[in-house]
Amino acid sequence: MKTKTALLLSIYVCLMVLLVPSVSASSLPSMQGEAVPSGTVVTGESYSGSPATNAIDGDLTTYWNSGSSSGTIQLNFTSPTPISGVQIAANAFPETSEVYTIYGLSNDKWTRISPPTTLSVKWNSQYKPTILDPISVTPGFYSGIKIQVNAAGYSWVAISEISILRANICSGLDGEMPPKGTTITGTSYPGTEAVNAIDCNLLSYWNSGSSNGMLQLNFPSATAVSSINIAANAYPETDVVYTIYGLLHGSWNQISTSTRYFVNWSPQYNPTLLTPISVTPDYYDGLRIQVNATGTSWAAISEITLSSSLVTGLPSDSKANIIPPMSSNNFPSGLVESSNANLGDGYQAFDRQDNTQGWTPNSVQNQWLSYKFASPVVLVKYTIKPVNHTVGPSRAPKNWKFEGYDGTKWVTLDTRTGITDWKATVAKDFSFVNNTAYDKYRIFVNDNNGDPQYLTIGEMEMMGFDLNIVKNLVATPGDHSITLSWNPLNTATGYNIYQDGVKINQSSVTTNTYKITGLTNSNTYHLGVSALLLSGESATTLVIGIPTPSDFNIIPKMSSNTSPSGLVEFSNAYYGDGYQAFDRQDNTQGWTPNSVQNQWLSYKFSSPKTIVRYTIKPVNHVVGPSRAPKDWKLEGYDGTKWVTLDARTGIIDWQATLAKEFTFTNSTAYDKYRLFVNNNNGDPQYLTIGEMEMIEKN
Ligand SMILES: [Ca+2]
Ligand SMILES: [Ca+2]
Ligand SMILES: [Ca+2]
Ligand SMILES: [Ca+2]
Repeated sequence: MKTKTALLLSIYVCLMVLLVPSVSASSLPSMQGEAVPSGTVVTGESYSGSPATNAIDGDLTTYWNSGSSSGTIQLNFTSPTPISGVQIAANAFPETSEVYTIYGLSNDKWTRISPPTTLSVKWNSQYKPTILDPISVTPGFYSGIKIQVNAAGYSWVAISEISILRANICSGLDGEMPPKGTTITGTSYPGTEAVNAIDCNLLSYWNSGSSNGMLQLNFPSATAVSSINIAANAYPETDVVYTIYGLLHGSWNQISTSTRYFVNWSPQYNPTLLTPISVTPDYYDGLRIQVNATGTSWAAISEITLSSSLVTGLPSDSKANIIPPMSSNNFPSGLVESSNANLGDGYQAFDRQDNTQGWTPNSVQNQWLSYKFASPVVLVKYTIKPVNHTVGPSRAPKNWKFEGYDGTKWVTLDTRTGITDWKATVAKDFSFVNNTAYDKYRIFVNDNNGDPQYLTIGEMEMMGFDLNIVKNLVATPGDHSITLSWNPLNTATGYNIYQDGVKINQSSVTTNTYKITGLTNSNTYHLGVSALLLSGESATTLVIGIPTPSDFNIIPKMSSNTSPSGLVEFSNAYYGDGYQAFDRQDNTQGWTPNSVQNQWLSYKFSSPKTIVRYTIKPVNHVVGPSRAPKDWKLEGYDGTKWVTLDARTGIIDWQATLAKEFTFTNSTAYDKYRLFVNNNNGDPQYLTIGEMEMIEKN
């Protein structure tokens, strides 16, 4: 098998060298990304004569070949580079499906930044590589990327060219910058204008000129937002309350809780990076950020970025055409418009008929055809098909732009030049990266393929999704399982479930919950749910799930006595704050009160829990065991008094960082539990609890 492949491949290499016309190294018109930064070092095990450097030489006709049906190619950049996606031109003989997984290098650590993505790599008789759909990655600054490829068949892994899609992000702050064209306003102190809050410079800032202020952002088109990242400063340092409002269908509504943060002052103007503020996930036309500082500090924001969990991880090849079969320019829905229609009306490019008719304007140059959806949609792909006639290919477009209308002007989303080799009634696919919803899209054709009289588009499809997406998707962990639940969508006929980008349901899911079993505990899974609509499949809403036995500590990893949730209280803390018994750190610190007798530590959950088990662990120090508790009670608070649930005496033989577990019988849910320690294990100075866990009844 291998020998045969090698032989076929060497024939293929010869054919490529002999037959493929050379392509200019500087331009790769068919790829959307940009070339990798200059100075990039590329490495990867390769077959003789097809080194890794061929994958970044700007030439679609040269390629890297791993020499087997799997391979990894690694790019190291000269400096951290903002990346949101990777587009690959690949070839395979024979054609096969290949799984691509992308890893990113950040802070000297490689992590997976894309789900394993299955793409089909074609064999082309003109020896051209397949330009694959772009693979989205977690937007970030990466010092390098690794692309791991596994071919399903016995084809060798070969990459002709790699291009990268730049992320719209700022160093030091998570999330993406507001979209290009966003306007920002807000009363400001001279020299510290509102625009400073979206200039991608963490040291420049907007200052309202008083302790209260508001910034308003207006987006060029509906923009997906699920949380807001703010870099702020305050002088003097103080508590600041932030409240977010969103503009939806013309009205402003509060979309976050009012959140209080302590904001520092830095003489170098280094801002405080706030924990992201969650908002109701949706597509907003604008945002208002209300800032209320305490005391004499002025309201100031250094930078704002947006995060969205809404539009990522589109499963490839799952998107249907979302334009219905049109029988006139406005029936059954939407509106078809065109520069003009001489021989065939505009809707005939959307009637799903492969006949000799299509949209045909009266000129072969600078003509446009648009479709307006009933509500905004996010398109990521379109197809074009020549009519069923021998002149179809010469009348098909050659150079064009695909555009979205933002309400004021047309925004170019995709540009194609020199597209030839059309065949009658055979569609070509064009994918592009877009996270923005527009209600109107158009193709603006600059030129056709040579027919002197007519430009004709037989059929055109638009793929993407309308905003009928699954909302409030929650992943509840279980033992070797995850249960997904979401809000029912009344426009959906069913749902599809995705695990790491692969559909896992056999038939359409008709309830709004789904249990995935057979998973590995503690592994991270990227899970998604899409809605099946009359117009096709919606975008996939994603969530991360980590299967965990129900038998686990339900106190979150605490970073303060109140964060991320609940409340830690204690009789007192001499050194080592109360939360340090719940911070999941096995260091020398823990909760340490100022006496070895009659001290207590409590944790209050946000809702009542039925605890039946707890663990206690000494700190990571030789004195840990002697400072550990010896006699104690575990109590639950019933709203009036403490109820003893478990009492222990004479518990000795502790070892540093080794937990002891205690089980008791309880069927009452309390929201607050405490450990009341009567005595320690002999250390004359300190009682210390390194870590404590609480486990619920199954
Ligand atoms: Ca190349
Ligand atoms: Ca700034
Ligand atoms: Ca047609
Ligand atoms: Ca600790």
